[in-house]
Amino acid sequence: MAAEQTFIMIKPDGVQRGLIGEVISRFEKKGFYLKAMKLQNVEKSFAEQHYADLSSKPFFGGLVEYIVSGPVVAMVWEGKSVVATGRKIIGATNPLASEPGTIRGDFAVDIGRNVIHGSDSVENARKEIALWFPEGLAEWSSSQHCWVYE
Ligand code: DAT
Ligand code: MG
Repeated sequence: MAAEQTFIMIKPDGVQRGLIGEVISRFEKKGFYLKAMKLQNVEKSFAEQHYADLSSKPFFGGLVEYIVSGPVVAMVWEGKSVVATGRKIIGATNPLASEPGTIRGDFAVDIGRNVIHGSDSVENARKEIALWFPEGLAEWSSSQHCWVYE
């Protein structure tokens, strides 16, 4: 069975605030593997597609404006239970409810500036990875794998 993968995006506020290294470091040190990464500005229509499930929400317009307001860092991370564990590393959607020690708990205040996105299910991760990385992922395996995984 292929290893689990998740889609992680550092939002424009995270990029502007110099949190790229901090976010990467937390996933890397945990024992997950970076399989793809790019810094890019996104078109409005692309942001709308990424958040299509939320299109009926009153905050949808503001959310899309925020995502297109500057470059984002799109990534794919791989590892055991990386979808659910990635959500734990990120913390609750509203940063005021995120536990200290999580990315949002440590670095964010407002829900509309919550620094980072992470897929919420394996199925949505698959869809988001296909949307953001149609070119495919890097093929590699870490020489430290046996020191992290039994
Ligand atoms: P998450 O990003 O934790 O998966 P989500 O998918 O429910 O949360 O919503 C996507 C983003 O939309 C979220 O990171 C911030 C914004 N958002 C969610 N609920 C909101 C609300 N009630 N008011 C304003 N923005 C909201
Ligand atoms: Mg979500």
